[in-house]
Amino acid sequence: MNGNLKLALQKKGRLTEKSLELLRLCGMEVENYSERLVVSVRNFPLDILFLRDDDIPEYVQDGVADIGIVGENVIYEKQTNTPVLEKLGFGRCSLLFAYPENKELKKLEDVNGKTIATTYPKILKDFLKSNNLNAKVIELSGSVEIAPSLGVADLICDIVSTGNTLMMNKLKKSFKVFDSEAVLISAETTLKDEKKNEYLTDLRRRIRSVMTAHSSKYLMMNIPKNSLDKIIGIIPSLKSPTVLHLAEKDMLAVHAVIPSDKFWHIIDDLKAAGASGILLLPIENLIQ
Ligand code: PRT
Ligand code: ZN
Repeated sequence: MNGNLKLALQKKGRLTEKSLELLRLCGMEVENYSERLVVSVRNFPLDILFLRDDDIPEYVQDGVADIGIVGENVIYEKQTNTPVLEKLGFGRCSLLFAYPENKELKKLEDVNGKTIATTYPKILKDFLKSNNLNAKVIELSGSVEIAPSLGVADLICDIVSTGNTLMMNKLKKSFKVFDSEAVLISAETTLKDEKKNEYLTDLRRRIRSVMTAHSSKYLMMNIPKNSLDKIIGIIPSLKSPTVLHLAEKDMLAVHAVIPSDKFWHIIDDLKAAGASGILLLPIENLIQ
């Protein structure tokens, strides 16, 4: 026991690379992990444990790891007492019903009396119960999408991201059970340990700064002096824009941090107001 914060990450799968990238953006120098079970971070009191994603909620709940990164779908299925501290914005997917293309599922009540195959029996049973529905749930450990064509189930309840798997198996998307993304979870005990909680607070502050930075961009442009008010009115800036003088008189440079998704909505207005040399740059960290 070295007193370091222990973080459980998925060993090999959809969340692994994104989780490590997030840590790197938080300034953590993660040793080359390849096939090791535990690696240390060189410049932060953090050890990373690589595990199957299904095991992460229980390991965190039992204190084997102090915190973990895992999909919400997994924690809700495991029903562990592991509070969600931060939503991380990657690993997005939805758990939803899907049924064969040649069948109909017009309203949710149509699942009554049907057989549904899933790898998420707890979430599905809770959903059926809270919607007063009565269907037979068949638990499979994988390849749920082939259950209808094998005649094992009438429909499925599975994780979908692009929808390609459904399409390839001639299944149609239907009602959604819930949306999921990767989250940071902790054990109750971690929050009560003074030293670990201090490290965790630092880590969470860094994560939030990376997340805000990712949803923001740095906008730079040159504008005619007389259109400054108009330009400021167009920019959906987080703070008041920076205005700089240029060698060319009657021109100014304007810099601002804007939400990434707003850029394409304002570009035409900026140009119409005389902006030129417009640059949009990524931001690595943003402390607010
Ligand atoms: O080995 P280990 O148990 O650790 O990994 P795993 O195979 O159980 O999980 P993995 O790596 O597939 O997924 C890890 C987490 O990523 C999941 O728990 C989800 O939170 C999240 N995630 C995001 C997904 C998907 N997108 C996803 N598309 N998890 C699974 N899928 C599967 C889905 O089950 C279906 O088979 O991908 C298929 C559908 O994908 P589309 O793109 O064709 O719709
Ligand atoms: Zn798994």
